[in-house]
Amino acid sequence: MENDMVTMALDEVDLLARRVLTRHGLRGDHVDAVARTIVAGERDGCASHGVYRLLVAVNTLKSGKVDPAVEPVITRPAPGLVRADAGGGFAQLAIERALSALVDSARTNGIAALAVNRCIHFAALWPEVEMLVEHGLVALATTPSHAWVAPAGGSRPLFGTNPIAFGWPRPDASPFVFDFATSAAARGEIELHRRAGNPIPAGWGIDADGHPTTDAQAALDGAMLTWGGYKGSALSTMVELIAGPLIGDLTSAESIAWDAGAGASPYGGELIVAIDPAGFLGAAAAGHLARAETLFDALAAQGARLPGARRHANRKLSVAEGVRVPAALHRDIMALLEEEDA
Ligand code: NDP
Ligand code: PYC
Repeated sequence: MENDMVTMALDEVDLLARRVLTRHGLRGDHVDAVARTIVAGERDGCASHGVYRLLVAVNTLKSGKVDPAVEPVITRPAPGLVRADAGGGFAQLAIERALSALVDSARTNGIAALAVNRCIHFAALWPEVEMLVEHGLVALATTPSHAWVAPAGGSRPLFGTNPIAFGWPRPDASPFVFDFATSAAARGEIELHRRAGNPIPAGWGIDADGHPTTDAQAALDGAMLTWGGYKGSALSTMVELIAGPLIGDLTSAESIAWDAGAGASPYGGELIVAIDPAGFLGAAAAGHLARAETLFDALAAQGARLPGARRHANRKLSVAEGVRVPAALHRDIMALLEEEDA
């Protein structure tokens, strides 16, 4: 039955991810890095960026648009800047390889930025933000994608789904981390609705004639909408600028032109900023971070929840009980292992 679920332990998910990626040509440390991000997505209950991404990554590998074995090159163009040239490979390995230089640089300078260039990006951004927060740093990450989203007031795709992730370290609690698209929904979310045969909520997309639609395929073929109208549109423009031209990389319109109908994941850059609270505050940092806890407590006191809380709760559950994957998706992933021309 299509509504059936398959339960998998996390190490089974990890093994499956590695087998699928290897079978389809991914090589070297890329396999670990890409599998890690896919397992983390599934573990934390992010269905649009969990094992579903195996279908997406394999599609990209088949398209020939990603270099499956390239070694990222890490340089430090200035004291507060790190560059990771992914060389046309998936973003994950480049990010992992550049992270310690970014942390060092943030500690030395108070603030540092990492430009990840020439990367294929199919993933959520909170893994890199969390890695920085674990070092006691405040972190921000963003990336354009493919031109799928119409600007507020327009009706044709121009922006990517352009996620923004932010993380704040908390001494005795899970970090405050949010990570969402500047479109009303991530494209992956609409793809999952299409797979399940479900309508999408009003406000997520318009059809190719510019009319509002709740049909997932029509929105994918037409244009997605920004979250929060002109506000999301402005934020999305900012993402295009600071993770595109500012770091010498592609806008979402340039990325989809580069794709030329191949159907691969977006190609371009990611900007990651890390700030050391001790940079401004020195020994007073701990006292000021404690004031942040007052803010979080006041938020919780109203019954509101912190972003990241659901993921962390899911993480505990997934470690203990495994994850539940839709049977149809599991079947499609298993079929990737059987493909003869892989
Ligand atoms: P959502 O709209 O699901 O929003 C997710 C964020 O909002 C999470 O931080 C979540 O915390 C928080 N949140 C959700 N509900 C609440 C609530 N009621 N109270 C407080 N916080 C809440 O995300 P999207 O669908 O827009 O994006 C999903 C993922 O897709 C992201 O990880 C993003 O990076 C990725 N993406 C990647 C792209 C790329 O180009 N690489 C493009 C677009 C998206 P929690 O997790 O705890 O629920
Ligand atoms: O879900 O919008 C999305 C997305 C784009 C690239 C990776 N995820």
